[in-house]
Amino acid sequence: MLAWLLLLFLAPAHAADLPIPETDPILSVGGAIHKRNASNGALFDLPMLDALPQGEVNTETPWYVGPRSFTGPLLSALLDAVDARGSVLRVTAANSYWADIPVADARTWPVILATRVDGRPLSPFLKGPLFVMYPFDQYPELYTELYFGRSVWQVVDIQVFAHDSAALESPN
Ligand SMILES: Nc1nc2c(c(=O)[nH]1)N[C@H]1C(S)=C(S)[C@@H](COP(=O)(O)O)O[C@H]1N2
Ligand SMILES: [Mo]
Repeated sequence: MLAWLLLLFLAPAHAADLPIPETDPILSVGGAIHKRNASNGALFDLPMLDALPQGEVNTETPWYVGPRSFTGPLLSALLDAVDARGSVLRVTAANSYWADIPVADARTWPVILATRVDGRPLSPFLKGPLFVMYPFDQYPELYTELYFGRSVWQVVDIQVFAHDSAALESPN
């Protein structure tokens, strides 16, 4: 009886916990986050990213010929999944390129972390497996160098900063 009551108390917290990746992790998230599944942060494999609320972005881009349909988890949903409490994301790519993205971008526009283009996985050849994609065609104000620079492809790591100290720099 006591154990059962204890379970009742513990269950809600555990239900909200992050699962553990069962395949190769493709993304790490760290910094000012309050849900982790590893000592230094949160690791995600593709099935975990697929399980988050998804968005679809139909848009022309500087990187692909013609309009394409990009799908993947909403950046806002990813931040909610790790209970991010910060204002800036430092998004780093496999080639060590990085960009600082204000968390406000994810709340202002349905920015996604694209995992697929036209329903097919974003291979490394197609700048995958993860590509920060803004809805350029729906919000023409996004079609500028500022947001192209925040459109990091081959994303491998996101660090959440609680303050603006590291914010909004760009390496180029
Ligand atoms: N992984 C990765 N993503 C990146 C970059 C990069 O070098 N590596 N360059 C960024 C910048 S500064 C811009 S303007 C756009 C467009 O880059 P491109 O002109 O080389 O296609 O992609 C962004 N995303
Ligand atoms: Mo750029």
